[in-house]
Amino acid sequence: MTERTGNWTHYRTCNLCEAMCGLEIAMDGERIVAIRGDKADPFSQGHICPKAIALQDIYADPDRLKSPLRRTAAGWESIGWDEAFDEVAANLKRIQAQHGRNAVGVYLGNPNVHNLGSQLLLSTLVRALRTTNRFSATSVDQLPQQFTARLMFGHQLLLPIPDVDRTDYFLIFGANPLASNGSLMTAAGIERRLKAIQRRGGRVVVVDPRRTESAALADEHLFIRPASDVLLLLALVHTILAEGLAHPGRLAEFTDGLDALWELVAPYLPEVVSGPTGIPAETIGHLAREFAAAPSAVCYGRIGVSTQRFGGLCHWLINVLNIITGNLDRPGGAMFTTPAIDIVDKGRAGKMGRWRSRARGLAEFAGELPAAVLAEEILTPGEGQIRAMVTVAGNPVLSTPNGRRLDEALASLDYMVAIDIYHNETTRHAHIILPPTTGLETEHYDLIFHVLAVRNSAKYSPALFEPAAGARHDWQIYGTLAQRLSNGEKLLDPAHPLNQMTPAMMLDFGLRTGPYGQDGLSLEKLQTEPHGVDLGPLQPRLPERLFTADKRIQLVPELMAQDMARVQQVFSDGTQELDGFDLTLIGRRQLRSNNSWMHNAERLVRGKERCTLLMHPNDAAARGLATGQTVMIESRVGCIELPLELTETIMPGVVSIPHGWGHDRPGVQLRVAQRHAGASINDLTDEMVLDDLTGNAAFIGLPVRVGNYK
Ligand SMILES: Nc1nc2c(c(=O)[nH]1)N[C@H]1C(S)=C(S)[C@@H](COP(=O)(O)OP(=O)(O)OC[C@H]3O[C@@H](n4cnc5c(=O)[nH]c(N)nc54)[C@H](O)[C@@H]3O)O[C@H]1N2
Ligand SMILES: Nc1nc2c(c(=O)[nH]1)N[C@H]1C(S)=C(S)[C@@H](COP(=O)(O)OP(=O)(O)OC[C@H]3O[C@@H](n4cnc5c(=O)[nH]c(N)nc54)[C@H](O)[C@@H]3O)O[C@H]1N2
Ligand code: SF4
Ligand SMILES: [Mo]
Repeated sequence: MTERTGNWTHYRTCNLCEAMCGLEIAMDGERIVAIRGDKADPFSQGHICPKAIALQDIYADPDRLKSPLRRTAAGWESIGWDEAFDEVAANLKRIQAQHGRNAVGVYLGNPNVHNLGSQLLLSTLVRALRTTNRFSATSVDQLPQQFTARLMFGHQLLLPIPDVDRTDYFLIFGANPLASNGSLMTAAGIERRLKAIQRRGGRVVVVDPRRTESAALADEHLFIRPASDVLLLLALVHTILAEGLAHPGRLAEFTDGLDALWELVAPYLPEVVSGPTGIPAETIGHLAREFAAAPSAVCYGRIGVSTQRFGGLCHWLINVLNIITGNLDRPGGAMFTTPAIDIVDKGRAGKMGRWRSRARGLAEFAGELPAAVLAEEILTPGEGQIRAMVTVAGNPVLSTPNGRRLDEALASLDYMVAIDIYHNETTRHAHIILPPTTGLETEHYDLIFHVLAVRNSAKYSPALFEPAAGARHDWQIYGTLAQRLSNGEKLLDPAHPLNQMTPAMMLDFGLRTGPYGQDGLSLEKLQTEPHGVDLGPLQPRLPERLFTADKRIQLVPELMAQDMARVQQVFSDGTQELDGFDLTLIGRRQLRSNNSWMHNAERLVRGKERCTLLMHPNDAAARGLATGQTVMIESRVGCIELPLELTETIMPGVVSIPHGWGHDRPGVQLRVAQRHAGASINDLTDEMVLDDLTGNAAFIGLPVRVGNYK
């Protein structure tokens, strides 16, 4: 790029969350003057949130790493790329030669799905590591949704997306799109879209233990006891079947298992689940009837139902509700996208159970083990023990259950390398940190989020800034490291034509060979459309789109039916209270926060302290606690301190802490975040409590006690 002068405008998509907001960045020469929503972006229509403005802070952040760092006895030192690659490869090879290939583990974090280079080329590095000890943020997030999609529709990425723009009835379980901006539902400007449902006479209903921003906007909000959603969903399906309200329509032609359903849900009358869910039986009956009667309706669930003990069953029942009411694959229901680059078709359907974790024996899914076993795989001695780690864009110390134990585990490793832009709670344990370019320095195309969006669309964003001299893109880091690890094997030969393809070349190929390629969609075409192109509303895709061998939906997969025994067992056990842990902990997301890594932007953390414990005033009164005071929160695994914030928007008996905080650990080099450290909810969460069906972490519903800080 040549030096640019005068006023000009750069258009791109924000890559921070899943919403795909178009940005209009006003420039003066090489300086950013303002970041605004791009009104001409047909998908986002001008919406942005405060995080987009902070993209410039990340770009300019003096704490952001720009060159490889090596940890020495005397502190961290900057080193050259070649030296760094040599040292990393030599150490990983040494450990694998001594202890076997599984002695190296790898953890992939969330920003990888927001990054084109990672989406296209991170697998090269993962393959070159040749380890079965692979972990990612998937198993602390949406694994139950992928697992369910695999069993019911034949492919882990064939996720039904709520057709919010056409629905008459939107039933939301455990999601707060007004704070999160939508997830597995890419829908920039979700508030406008929800209000539009109401304006056209439809209804929005939210099920959540807290009256969130989204619940406040809804027509109806049902408080539910944490982690009891599976019961409510069972009772909804029960009522619809019992009252003869099921009308799957054309879906019946290619759905197996409609007859097997009744037997499973028969015991779950609204009266039976009313106690444990805290929702009156009449309300459940009325909700079921309303949902079944709506001209179109869609049930959708996210983190609040994914990260609990019955995450798999909850997402299964959500799909079941949509299917038996005929709302799958029809406008206004839950639909499948037609992405311009079809990574579903090209991607892996999702095998499972090919290997198990060494210590606890948990099964892999799609090549990955549950993140909840990572610490024990490092700490348990013996054959197959993890002795070295590679982390890529992940901060598992703050984001996985019992993060303190993982913190200790990482400190005990023989070797660790982190590909990351910050020196944080996780990467401080690395021997070498390799920092890639990020955000405004990268070109962008949302390979994943176009697959999850409420309208079909495509948009390419060029890089705004040239990388600093000597900086590397992450895909370049993966390529070089893979080559050094590969001992010159064919596929990784740098002269091999496949290995000379840049992300842009791959993108162009994907667009030309995708469903709109014949109509002329290509990278060149997208380069002439800086606001992106609209490819229309979602279309019915079934049964052709199914990836099951017989092209039929499995309404009652065997594994789901088996897991129902666990529901019976858990809820007949009755009391949740143990050892005086008399409150139930849930999480929350905040608009100005993005998991663990954006607290170093002053504009996002200034003002009132946000890492607080929310509690109902009655619970505080019973414990003699007052708003603003520091309290101690204890669970089976740990104890943290936080300021107390009282609110009637949370159910009595329930307390809430946002995740991603706790920046006061020694060695962290995030100057702003350290001044707003907060404490980590995952110092309390329990790595032994999982959704046993899928292996996903069950953060929600943790028994805790809260007392005066002494
Ligand atoms: N208790 C509780 N825990 C949770 C959740 C919860 O709701 N409650 N939510 C879970 C969910 S949904 C998720 S997705 C996980 C997230 O878990 P993680 O992915 O492990 O954590 P992040 O906070 O996203 O950390 C991202 C890391 O990537 C780095 N990074 C940022 N941009 C780039 C880049 O461009 N390149 C590279 N190489 N690195 C980059 C950051 O510095 C940071 O170290 O947390 C989970 N943990
Ligand atoms: N601002 C911001 N946006 C983000 C992120 C962020 O950290 N900050 N993270 C991004 C990521 S990685 C993800 S995965 C998405 C997640 O997107 P969402 O799932 O929309 O995120 P949350 O706000 O965590 O919503 C979960 C809701 O579940 C509720 N809940 C808790 N327990 C239960 C329960 O037992 N039952 C029910 N029914 N509800 C319950 C919580 O009160 C909360 O309102 O957000 C993404 N967007
Ligand atoms: S909602 Fe998400 S995509 Fe949109 S501006 Fe905010 S962080 Fe970026
Ligand atoms: Mo996530």
